[in-house]
Amino acid sequence: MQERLEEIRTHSLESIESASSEEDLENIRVRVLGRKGELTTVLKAIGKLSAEERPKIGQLANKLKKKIEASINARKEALKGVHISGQGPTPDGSFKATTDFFIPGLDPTLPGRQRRLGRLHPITQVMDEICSVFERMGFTVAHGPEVELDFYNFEALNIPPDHPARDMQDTFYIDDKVLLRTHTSPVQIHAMERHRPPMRVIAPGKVYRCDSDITHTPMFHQVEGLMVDRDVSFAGLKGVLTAFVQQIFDPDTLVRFRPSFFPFTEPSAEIDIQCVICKGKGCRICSHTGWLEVLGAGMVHPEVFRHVGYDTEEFSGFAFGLGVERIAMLRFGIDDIRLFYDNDLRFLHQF
Ligand code: 2NL
Repeated sequence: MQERLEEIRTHSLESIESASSEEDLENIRVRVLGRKGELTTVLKAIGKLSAEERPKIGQLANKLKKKIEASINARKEALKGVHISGQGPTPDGSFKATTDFFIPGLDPTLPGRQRRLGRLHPITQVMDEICSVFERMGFTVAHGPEVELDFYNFEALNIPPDHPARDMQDTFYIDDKVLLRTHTSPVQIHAMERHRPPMRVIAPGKVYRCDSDITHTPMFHQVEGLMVDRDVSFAGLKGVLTAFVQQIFDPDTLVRFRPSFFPFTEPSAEIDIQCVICKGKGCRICSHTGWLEVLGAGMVHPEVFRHVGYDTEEFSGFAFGLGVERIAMLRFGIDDIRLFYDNDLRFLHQF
């Protein structure tokens, strides 16, 4: 009979603990403690035991009955809510006051909600990585304002007043002299005004253009670089950009320099890499050319040096610029730039 009591104890307490409603608890009570309940049946049979066994089993059975009743009541309370008492923080930050409060509907046995850790935005990650490649080659990161004067954004860069980039259509003007920078070149103009060569600077940051479709957002990120010294050559530019591309993409990525034009460099080039998707065979991403444009660059135009008072006989320099979103899209195989700015955590958490 003692074994039977042990059995009743184990399964009753287990089912009370896992009961999820008052109705469950009532069913358990009837099954165990009801008129024909499991424990009631044992209690009724005690009379038939020997005088020697009767008090021992009787005591055990009564104790179990009290225990089960108490467990049912405790579980009923827990399902309603919970009393919390203990030491709480006082307004001055010390832990003195004793609190005792009831929180309805709170089940403290439930596991806590998992907090998802935040992370850097994929564009920030790629921009940081680009900067660290150039920092390892001796460049120093420089920052500047996103609201700029026309002089720093256009005039000092030899962009003439009638250039299409200056159009209201392409540039966000604040008034006729103040605008949102359309590239990070003004940061380098400021750097040249403040420092004499030799210099190597890298300028990452947000830039703004009136443009919006699957490959353009009105705000995007750029990294520009500038190196000025005696005897800085186009060969040096090719070396730096090839090293850069091979650290950001595959180490054996092929690089190609095509002649191009920018008002602020002469000569100018656009730099392509072998398509990262098809490895040069031709696909939708590279428009079946086998090549992807990733950078613009060139030798700094003497007119730019004149605006910052550098001696064009003594010094030469190269400069380059790239769009961070484009690099990130190629690196991660993303075909719509707007995904970066929808703030959908299901997308952002993949990086
Ligand atoms: C591109 C092209 C380029 C530069 C940016 C630069 C800056 C100074 C002087 C001369 Cl201060 N040049 N920057 C030069 C060539 C190209 O960017 O395709 N960007 C996304």
